[in-house]
Amino acid sequence: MKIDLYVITDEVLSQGLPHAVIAQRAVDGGADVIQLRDKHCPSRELIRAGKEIRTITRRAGATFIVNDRLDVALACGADGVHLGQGDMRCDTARQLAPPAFIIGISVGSVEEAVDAERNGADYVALSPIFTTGSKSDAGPGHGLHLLKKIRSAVGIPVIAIGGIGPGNAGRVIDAGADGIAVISAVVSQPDIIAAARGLAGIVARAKEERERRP
Ligand code: TZP
Ligand code: MG
Repeated sequence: MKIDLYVITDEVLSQGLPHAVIAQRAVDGGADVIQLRDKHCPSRELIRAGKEIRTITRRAGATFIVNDRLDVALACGADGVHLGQGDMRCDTARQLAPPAFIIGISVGSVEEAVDAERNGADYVALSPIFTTGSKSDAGPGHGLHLLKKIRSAVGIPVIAIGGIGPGNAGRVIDAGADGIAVISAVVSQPDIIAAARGLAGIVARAKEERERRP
């Protein structure tokens, strides 16, 4: 699963663009993963948006993840679900999910990352790596040092989320991340396709440089 650029939809931060439009533009710009995230949308509407994103991501060869809601993820045929520390436990979700279903877990410490891996997570997301205004309860950024520690503590992919944009994405990859997850750096930009393309390029180049390093 390619996870370089992971774009999270947000109809508020996009100033009203529907989830499916955001998803289409993000994959057109080269996003590898789309996460449908909406804390307020009624289930029925969320599933409707999810089905549209399923079609868009399948056509583009991108991975489709639903935030928080395993039921919605299963109902719209998503590839996986992303769970926070207060959501359904990873091992419980694993028991309910079909084979090869992707489960991602938000973590804020080495202990949570190790625990997520032990409980069957497919990837962890260090959240937030930098302070962000896009999630009111995200708390202060954990920084690159914790990312490095988590990277060496687990074997599964590690992504970073929170406050990432063109100015710091390269440093996040340098520090060992397998990918970056973003909202505002793509979703709030006037040209979503160009913003995604720019970030995807930064991640790809930073990975090439990292691999060339002795
Ligand atoms: N989880 C942790 S930080 C965050 C989420 C959903 C918001 C990320 O948004 P941005 O605009 O990329 O900082
Ligand atoms: Mg959650």
